[in-house]
Amino acid sequence: MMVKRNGDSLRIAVQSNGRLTSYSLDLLRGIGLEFEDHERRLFARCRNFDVELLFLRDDDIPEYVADGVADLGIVGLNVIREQEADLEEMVQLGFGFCTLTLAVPNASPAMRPEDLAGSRIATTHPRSLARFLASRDIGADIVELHGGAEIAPALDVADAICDLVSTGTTLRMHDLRRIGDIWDSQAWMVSNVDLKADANRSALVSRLRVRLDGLLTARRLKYVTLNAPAEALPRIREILPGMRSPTVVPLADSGMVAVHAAAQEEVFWEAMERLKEAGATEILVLPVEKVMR
Ligand code: PRT
Ligand code: ZN
Repeated sequence: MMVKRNGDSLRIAVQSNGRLTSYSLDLLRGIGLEFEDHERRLFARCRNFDVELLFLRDDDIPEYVADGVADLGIVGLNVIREQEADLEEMVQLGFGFCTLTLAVPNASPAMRPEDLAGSRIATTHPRSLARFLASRDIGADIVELHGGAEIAPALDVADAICDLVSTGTTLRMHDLRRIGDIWDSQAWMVSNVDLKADANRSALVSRLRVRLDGLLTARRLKYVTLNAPAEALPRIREILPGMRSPTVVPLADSGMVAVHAAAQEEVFWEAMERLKEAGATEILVLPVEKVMR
């Protein structure tokens, strides 16, 4: 399917109404795109970039990006894998986490995926399941559903299910038990494979990509400040190994220093308690909003 477009606007496909929608829109606003909320419209134009957002069912996003109807898309890895669409996986986005999992009723004797040989497995991810079963040489019948796999065993439509799990609440509510994970998924930014051939649009994508990397890096970074006796510095660096070249400033109190540094990883309460034991006081952990290196 080839669709003619007006001008050179870069088109980004986003889930219109689902689990990924608010994260996707926050991310696009986070990299500086300004647009109105879509409110059931198919398109939204950005005010400050030559970018159009296209709002779709998540299942349609890989195909639209592969066909060039959209240049970029935000979609779960599970959907990409299930559809085997020809796309470039650009950046993992750190939201929409879930795991494609095999589960059986609590009363089932099955303990491992291999125990499902000869059984019926209900799933909304038939291709992913078929590849997994083939890779383990497990012969089982795949019952393809479009939703609600968790009720299939109770209806005796299947002996087991293969579904996405995040908190595990749905499995527990349906008296199901995990017996093996197939793979983990999260949302990805994907790109059309021919986008590089378009100089204007790929220049814009490179620019947005730098911002995206900066935003995602910033989310991991924390800015730490504390006061400590100068001799505690080596111990402090052991406790915060992600701290790169800290700024160390002497304080008016002799022998005391102020330490300022960006930490490359989450700083947990436990680390702060150990800093305090090492002699640090006034420990502040601040979020970092944006980064460019
Ligand atoms: O309408 P549209 O087709 O766009 O949306 P959809 O209903 O098909 O998808 P949606 O919005 O439910 O999910 C979009 C994407 O979110 C998925 O493709 C996954 O990449 C990701 N994701 C993350 C999840 C889950 N977590 C998740 N828990 N998708 C679905 N689930 C379902 C799962 O299928 C099961 O029914 O939630 C239930 C289990 O959740 P827990 O928390 O009880 O374990
Ligand atoms: Zn869907």
